[in-house]
Amino acid sequence: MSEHYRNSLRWCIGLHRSLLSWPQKRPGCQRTGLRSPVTGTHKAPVTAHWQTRDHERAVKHTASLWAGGQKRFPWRGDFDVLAPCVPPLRFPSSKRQLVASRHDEAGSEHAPADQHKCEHIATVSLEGALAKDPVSTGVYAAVQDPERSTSTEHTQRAPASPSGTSRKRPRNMTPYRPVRSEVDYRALVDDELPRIVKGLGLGPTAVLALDPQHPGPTEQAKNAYLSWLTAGYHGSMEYMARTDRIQRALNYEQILPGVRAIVVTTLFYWPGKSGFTAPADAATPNRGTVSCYAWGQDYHRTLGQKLKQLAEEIHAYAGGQGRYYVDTGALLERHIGESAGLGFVGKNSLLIHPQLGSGFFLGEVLTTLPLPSKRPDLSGRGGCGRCRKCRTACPTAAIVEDRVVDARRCISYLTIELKDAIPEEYREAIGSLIYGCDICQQVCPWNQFDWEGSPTSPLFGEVPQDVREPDLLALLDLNEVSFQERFRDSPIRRIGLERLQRNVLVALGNVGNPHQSRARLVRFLEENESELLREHARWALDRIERREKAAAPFAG
Ligand code: B12
Ligand code: SF4
Ligand code: SF4
Repeated sequence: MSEHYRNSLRWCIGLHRSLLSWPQKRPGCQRTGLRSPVTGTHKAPVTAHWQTRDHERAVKHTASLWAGGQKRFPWRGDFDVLAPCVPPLRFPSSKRQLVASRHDEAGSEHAPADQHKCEHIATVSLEGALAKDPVSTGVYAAVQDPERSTSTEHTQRAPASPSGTSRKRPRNMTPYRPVRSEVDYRALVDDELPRIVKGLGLGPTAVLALDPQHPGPTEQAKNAYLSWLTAGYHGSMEYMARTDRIQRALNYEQILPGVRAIVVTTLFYWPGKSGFTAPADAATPNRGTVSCYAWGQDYHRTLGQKLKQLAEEIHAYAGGQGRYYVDTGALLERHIGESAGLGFVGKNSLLIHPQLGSGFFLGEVLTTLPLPSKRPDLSGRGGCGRCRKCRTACPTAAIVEDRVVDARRCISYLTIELKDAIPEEYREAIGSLIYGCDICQQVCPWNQFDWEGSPTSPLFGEVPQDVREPDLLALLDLNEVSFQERFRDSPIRRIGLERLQRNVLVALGNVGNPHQSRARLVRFLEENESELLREHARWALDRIERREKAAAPFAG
């Protein structure tokens, strides 16, 4: 047995003991007397997440991971070496799934802003067990390097702590106001809310009253969500599998203590069935396709500002406290939208409003006010019936079951969320798509309508061709400065230049005009140092070559 192995086993046994006695100890690594065998500098906190309820096994697994993973995970060095383990991986001695991940900036309102300073933090998260005991908190603190960290800062950020109680008020939370006793909540929901919503230019809006004993999703939704994570469908979006996020998704008290209702609202962007041109192909070469939700300003900002105002107006009127979300929080927004009565979840897993289709963003205001439910009158319409169009049309077969999308196969994930190389098996299927994918919505019968007047987006109006279908070769010419300039307000800015150009290279391989793109790709290869981009450029050249051969099999 190597010295490293013995050290780490000792460390983990100590860690386990400390967990058992954790409630008696003051949460702080100095007090635990434990020290991580990992030394050196780490760029970000790391989470090892087991989908198990068995503490002891998980701690033992941690020990062997830390010891056995020596080659990939040296005691001295940078946590980035964990990158090969980032996608879900099978731990050899166990059937349980391990997701080793870096904390991510996206998706969590708890991600510490200064996370790069948080050295030597790791968590062992035991799904299901956490609500009952402070294991996560304990480990979180225990593995901090005692020489470097302060106890309180990190333990305050521990996943198990409910938001808003011990910390500074989060940005998306309204200040607490005393509740006005004379408020008529029915009138607020029936008269005041529609007035505010209309003023803000928001779409259909509903109110979901929560059960104060169980402010969370239904059992069915909860199970669907946990199975989705267990299957690893979240891919490299590790923040989704973080225990603190799961806890918040399953118990809204963790997001806003005292929460009693959710106001769910919509913002429509769908340009209508005539708002699209056919995806670029060999006949319209060198043009990429951008999903219509990204044809204008980033919705996190647009809808975020409207939600802020909505939350402020409601609580200025009645008192109490609210917290708003669009997209980035832990909430299962579609499930909440469906429960609130805004529509039904289709086989493509999107929330569909029976009159207005699925082309909208969802936003929520959680409130401590005991608002009564208010469901829009949709006359009981909705449902997919025997239709399967989305499932048949999906180029990567990402809709693996009705209402279940394997994100790892979804083009939206591959072009937006995935940071590494796009797996080769999906590259051809991606076609000209360079940011997101609308296909399972374009084919849906519920989206086959045009807005009154012209086929324009109700949110973005008339959209220039270069925004909808940008010239791919021009995108290859961008540098950091011109990228920032061009996509300053767009959600595309989020993925950065390298990821965008990676997508552009795949699209060029699929739809680029051979004569125009070949020389540019060769030059790109000569000039570019990023191995990620160079590999995609080589693939694009090869694909162009194969396309040409297929088009003229007897030439040359
Ligand atoms: C992660 C994520 C993705 C991932 C994974 C998508 C997925 N289908 O899970 C990727 C990157 C692939 C993605 C793509 C897109 N996304 Co997205 N995404 C999210 C995010 C952040 C979380 C979704 C999530 O938790 N998924 C996990 C699954 C398990 O949860 P869920 O599907 O939401 O919840 C379901 C279960 O509870 C289930 N359920 C309940 N009971 C039962 C019972 C049974 C038997 C079953 C099987 C299921 C089931 O139904 C719920 C609804 O589907 C949400 C925002 C949010 N916080 O909710 C936006 C969100 C879902 N995305 C949105 C959009 C617009 C898109 C895209 C259209 C963008 C684009 N054009 O490229 C595509 C659509 C792809 C698709 N067909 O889903 C919108 C959807 C709006 C709407 N009308 O539904 C959201 C709500 C963002 C927003 N605030 O507007 N997205
Ligand atoms: S967004 Fe595209 S890739 Fe994803 S499920 Fe829909 S059709 Fe498939
Ligand atoms: S395309 Fe058909 S099956 Fe898919 S969501 Fe729309 S109605 Fe349902």
